[in-house]
Amino acid sequence: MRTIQGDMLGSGLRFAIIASRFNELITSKLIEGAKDALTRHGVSYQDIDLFWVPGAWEQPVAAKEIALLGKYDAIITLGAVIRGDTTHHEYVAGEAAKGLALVGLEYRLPVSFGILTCDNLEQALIRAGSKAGNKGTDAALAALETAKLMKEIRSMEGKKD
Ligand code: INI
Repeated sequence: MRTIQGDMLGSGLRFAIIASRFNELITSKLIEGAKDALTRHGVSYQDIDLFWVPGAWEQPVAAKEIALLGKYDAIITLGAVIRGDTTHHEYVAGEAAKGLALVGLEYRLPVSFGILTCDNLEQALIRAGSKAGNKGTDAALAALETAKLMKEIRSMEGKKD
């Protein structure tokens, strides 16, 4: 049996981070977590580009345009959708998740989902660098591992064993 997995060595890889301005109190902390995780795994600071979008709803269209550039090994999406008094947040979170999944599949590119979906601000703060860790860090590490896994898989193409 062989095991194929991505290592966590990020040297030479390029990442796009897409961050939402909506709930910037939270997203700024997710960005810090993501940048820290990448650079601690060998990614050069110059190989990380940060793109801002207004909110989670705009993440898929930005991700698609960025994927089209063909410049990045992975996209890390960071945002926070927090339940409001109406059902607006449900549409925003649902369409962001669906759209981002489609971009990843269409472009064969890891698109990690670092968009918090929370009932309140406290839940979001807990996941943005306090009690429950930092989901920006987790999203960055998932992007790195998947990018490296995809390189491994592609290196197998055409080889019989
Ligand atoms: N955008 C978010 O990123 N988080 C939210 O919690 C949110 N809520 O709840 O409304 C939100 N809405 C804005 C949305 O993403 C778009 O920017 C807006 O609808 C304009 O297209």
